[in-house]
Formats: sequence, C-alpha cells, structure tokens
Amino acid sequence: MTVADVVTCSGSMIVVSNRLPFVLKRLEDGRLTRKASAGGLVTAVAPVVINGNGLWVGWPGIHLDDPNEPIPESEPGDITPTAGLKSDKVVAVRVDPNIFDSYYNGCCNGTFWPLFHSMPDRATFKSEEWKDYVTVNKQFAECTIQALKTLKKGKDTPQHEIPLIWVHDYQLMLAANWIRQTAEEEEMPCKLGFFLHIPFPPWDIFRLLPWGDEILQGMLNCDMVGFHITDYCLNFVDCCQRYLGCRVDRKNLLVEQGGRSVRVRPLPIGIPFERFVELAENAPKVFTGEHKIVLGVDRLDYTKGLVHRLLAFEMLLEKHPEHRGQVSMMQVAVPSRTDVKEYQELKENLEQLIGRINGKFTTPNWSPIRYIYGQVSQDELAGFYRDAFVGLVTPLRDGMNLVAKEFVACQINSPPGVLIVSPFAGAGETMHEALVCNPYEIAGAAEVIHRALTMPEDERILRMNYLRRREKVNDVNFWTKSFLSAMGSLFTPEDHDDVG
Ligand code: GDG
Repeated sequence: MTVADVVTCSGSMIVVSNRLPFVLKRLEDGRLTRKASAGGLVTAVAPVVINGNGLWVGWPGIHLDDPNEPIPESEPGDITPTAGLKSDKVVAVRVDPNIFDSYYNGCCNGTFWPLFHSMPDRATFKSEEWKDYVTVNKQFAECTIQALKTLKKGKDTPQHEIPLIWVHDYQLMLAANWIRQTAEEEEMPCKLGFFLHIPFPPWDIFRLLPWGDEILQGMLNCDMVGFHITDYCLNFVDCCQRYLGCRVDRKNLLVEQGGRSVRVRPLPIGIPFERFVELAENAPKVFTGEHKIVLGVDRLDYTKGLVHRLLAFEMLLEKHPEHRGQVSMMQVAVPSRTDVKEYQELKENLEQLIGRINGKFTTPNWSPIRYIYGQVSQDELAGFYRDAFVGLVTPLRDGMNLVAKEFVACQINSPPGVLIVSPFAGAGETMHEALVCNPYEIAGAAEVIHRALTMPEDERILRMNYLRRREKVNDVNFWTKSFLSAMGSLFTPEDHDDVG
C-alpha cells in the first residue's frame, strides 16, 4: 500500500456496530482472550480508527457477568488489522443477557432481516421484542456518548477536527436519536453517519412495520444515510415522504427533517481486492480438474436462494444431459443463526434435496453436488474461487453480496470462468458484465448456467477483465474513502495546510 492509499479521517472516528471487530472468548483458566474477525469491513475500517486515535463501540460476542472486567489487549504476535486497537479504544456494550435474545434473534433477525429482504411472510412483529430493541439501541447510544467524551472536543473545535460517528446496520437504526440529543445538550460537536448493509425495502413492504416512523426518524437523526445502491436510497426517500410527510428532493437525494437536510447516498461496498488476488496466487490447487465446478458460497440463510439454486442445477442436468459426468456443483454453506428453528429447517431441507439429486444422478465416478456445511479457511476459499468455472451467486435478495466480488478478484487463471449474479442482489446492479439469472425462474436459471458452461473463451476473457477492473478500483478502501468524503471528513493534506 502506498502512502496515497492510506485512508485517514480528518477528525477521530468512532465506529458503532452490533459486534466489535473481534469476539471475546473465555479460556478454561478463566482468562478472557480476543479472537479477531477477518471480514473486509474490519480490514478497511480498523486502520482508520486506529490511525486517527478513534474508538470502536460494540457487543463483544459474550456476556460478561462482572461489569468492571477489563477488555483484554490483543495476544502477542497478533498481526490482524485489529491488533492495534488498544483496549482503552474499545467500548464493550454489555447487553443484559435477559433481553439480548429478544433484541437480536427476535427484533433484528425475526422482524427487520426478513422484512428488509422483502420477505414479509417470514417476519414476526412483537411489541416486547421491539421494546428490547429500543432499550439496546439506547444503551449503544450511551456507550457512544461515553466514547465521544473521551475525545474531549468542545464547541470551539475546528471543523476538520470534529469527530465522526459511523453507525452500522439494521441492529442500530435508532441509536442516532439519543446520540444526537445528548451531544447537542452537552455541546459536544460530532458528525453522524449511518450505513445499512442490507436492502432498504420499497414503501409497500416497509409500511407493514408497526414502528416504521420511529425507524425513519432514528435514521434521519444522522447527517448522512448510506446504502449500497440507488434503488435502496430511493426507497428510503420515498418512505420518508410517505410515512413522515418529509419534504424530499429525489434528484439530489435529500430529506428535510427538523430543519436539517439529511443526505442520502449510494455507497456500494467493495472488497480488499489485492488481498484476494494474493490469496489466490498462493492457494494450493483444490480441485482435480476432471470436472468443471459451479461454485456457491453463502451463509446458510433463506435469503441466499440455496434451494432454488439446487433445483436449477438439477434442471440443468435434466435438460442438458451432456453436462452429466462433466460438471459438479460445489456448495459451501456457512452455519448461521443455528439456534433459530427456521434456519435448522432450511438446513434439513437443503440436505434432503442434495441427497435426492445426488441419488438420482450419481455414477461410480462422479457426483453432481459436493456440499460443505461449515467454514473453510480464507486460503482454501480463494482456491475455490480461482479454480471454479462458474461462480453462481443467486440470492433471492441481498444488500450487496461480497462473494460475487471475491470470486472475480480470485479469477486469475487464464482463460477465466464466468460469474452469474441475481438481479436482486446489490452486486447485480453494479457488476454489469456478469450473466444475470432470476433465481425464482428455475428453468431460466438452468439455461443461464448452461450458457456460462458453454461460453466461448474470448467472451469469458472480455467479461472477466471488465469485472475485475471495476472491483480493483472500487475496492473496500475506496468505499471507506467515499464515506469519509461524503461526510466531509476525508483527510486531504491541502485542506489542513489552509487551516495552518
Ligand atoms: C451482509 C449483507 C453485504 C463465506 N463463507 C466463508 C467465508 N465467507 C465470507 C465471504 C464474504 C462473507 O462471508 C459473506 O458476505 P456477503 O456479502 O455475501 O453476505 P452477508 O454475510 O449476508 O453480509 C450483504 C455485506 O453485509 C457487506 O455489506 O454484501 O448483502 O447481507 O466475505 O468471503 N469466509 C471464510 N470461509 C467460508 O467458508 N473464510
């Protein structure tokens, strides 16, 4: 990374997310230890927090009985991006274990997750869970204020030193309410930005939410609200107008609220592109090369369209028997929300379906579906991405989908393979050279997979070159920079020279 690539926030940045960028584990001897998270978001955002002397507010992944138990430092030899995040730069939100399940599995994942993915029949609406959601959001806000106080910025703070608070995702849509209120009352200047990682649904779906007005007001307490794509921005603006009666400017994506003008911005997230290229360059060969591999990698979640995808692959083998014995589908399904019944049922359905399809087509030398239920290492994943012939990314609905982007980054073999994306993922909006596949139309999806498997080499090269070029430029650092720039907090040496 060159100096020009280093992203810096002009003031300090406080990140507020449901999870801290590491989880705490209790060792057998009773000691607490950190286990770092390796996601792209953490890799991109942690250095901005660390370099700018900022803070991270979040839940540490376990319940701590003793409210004064200190957060441990990183282990010696830890080279992950969060290693430099000292414990005094972390505010661990100690959510009451009695309400955590109701807040997290109940309201966040039982109400908002399905509804925002436009699956209202799966959503439940329970006022007790909503009450706990409000309580937890308030607690996150209090911890954020505590973090803001440690920065000791008064009302005379110069513009470029005003701290930036960046709140993440659907678990914390109300937190800005109390952060703004207290910061104003106590004259602590700050800028507030929010980013939603999942889709924002259209008005006709959003209106099903009994607490929609409160959610919109919560988000509007920020100075800027970011989404992956313009469609989600327009849905949000539309809901603000129709639910709250706000004046809006659709062209410039502005919403007026309480005498303030809130900016709404599409900020499509990227991946650490170069890191994936490097991983792909070093990953050992994972497939024998006898069969072409059609690859799916997903958390095991009903939004990811796994059942539809398997049915499409079955249809491919029915309609195009020439692929039998030649092509295998490899599906990695990462366990997710395993204590929720709906997710357990999905796992069972999926495994039955795989059994049925494999039973129907398997020969002594070939099986149509290889299935991994579990997490593979990132090196191995990069090898899968590199050596697969088709990347099959067909969610029913998805905020962005990083797998599509990681797949193209790792496609370094010559000639490359083909990416298929669903138009219902944010990635489908931006990755124009991928083949588009409607997961709901099984027969059509089977034809798209056939087209990918038979695509001429020169077309594959052309499409993949464009896809890779875009993701390389619009990587996760670019995303962080765009956010800071939209908030007026991107450090540019010239501005600071002016200030003296
Ligand atoms: C939310 C939004 C949005 C998967 N399997 C393994 C593994 N993974 C990693 C992938 C990728 C990540 O998990 C999944 O990211 P997605 O974007 O696909 O999906 P969500 O988890 O639903 O994320 C989504 C995202 O937030 C960011 O804004 O794109 O729309 O729903 O990075 O690499 N990693 C390893 N082993 C696995 O088996 N190591």
